[in-house]
Amino acid sequence: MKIAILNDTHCGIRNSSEIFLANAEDFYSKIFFPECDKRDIKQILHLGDYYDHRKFINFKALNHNRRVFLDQVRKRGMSMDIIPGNHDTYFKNTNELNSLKECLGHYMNEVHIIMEPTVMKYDSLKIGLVPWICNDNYDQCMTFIKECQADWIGAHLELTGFEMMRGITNVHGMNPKIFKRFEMVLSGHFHTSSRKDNIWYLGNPMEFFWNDAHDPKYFHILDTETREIERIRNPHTIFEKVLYDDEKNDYSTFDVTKFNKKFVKVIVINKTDPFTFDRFIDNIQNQEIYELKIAENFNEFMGTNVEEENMNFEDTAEIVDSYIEAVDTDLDKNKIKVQMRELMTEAQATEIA
Ligand SMILES: [Mn+2]
Repeated sequence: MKIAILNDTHCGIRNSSEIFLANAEDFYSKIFFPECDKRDIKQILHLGDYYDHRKFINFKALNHNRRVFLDQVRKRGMSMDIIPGNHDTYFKNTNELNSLKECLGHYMNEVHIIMEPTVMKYDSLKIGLVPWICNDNYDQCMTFIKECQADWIGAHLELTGFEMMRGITNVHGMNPKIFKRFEMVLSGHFHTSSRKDNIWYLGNPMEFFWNDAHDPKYFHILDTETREIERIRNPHTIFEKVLYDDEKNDYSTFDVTKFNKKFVKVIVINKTDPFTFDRFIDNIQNQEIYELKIAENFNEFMGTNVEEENMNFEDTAEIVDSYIEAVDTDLDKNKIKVQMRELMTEAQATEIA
């Protein structure tokens, strides 16, 4: 059989902004369901973070998700096995109270919520599904990981040594070695896809934040007979970065229509002719863009103890990282960087009404 694998779909992300609802609809209606139809796929496996916000959901997002996803699952006679991710649970120490149980209740025939570590048999392939690991279920999950009779694992893991977002490696979390007896481990949680040994972070299937820009997004189809996984690219993107350098490029012929319905960031490398630059920016603004950010050189704002040669001005996160690098402290700089990223991600989430 073939199984469509989803993870980190974060229904209601960015304050349930229309832009992100529409982007999710593009993915489900133009990519996900057509590919499932083509292959006559009836089973979905969701590896957590179905909803975005741990504590509440907006009715518009709920209604939208029912229309573009759940009703589509029902209409096709499909069913979905799902584990809670960290964004699906109200409390940090237990998964007991969670949005999946509260919100997916009307789809009892279609949606099977897996609250305890469980071995699922998909034809000849046994996949051990592990919900988000928290204090409450820690011992149970560890015993399961040690003893379960499964070939593969499907989970929502925070493992050390894997990229949380492109270029930023997680330094906390579990040691991936505890999974070494499994042929393959598929995980949600980190939104950039990466693979090392038997561990495969699948990455989110759509773009949510600037750190998703130009990072290809996929959903996955598992063939339980061949045990192969096919990646299906989601071509619908909403973030576009452009490096502006008028010494290298001719902007009079630049096709700005690709910025239509996008968040656009222009990173200025070289601006020798201000007129060309202004015309380029005007042309972008004449498109139906969601937002335009221009990042120029901020030399004058540099602290005196910061080494300017090593600075990278591409985005705020990198500027903050550079500062942290330059600060004289015995504290763990990677830990500070990760916390700053978390704070910025949180702040970004409240940016769009
Ligand atoms: Mn997630």
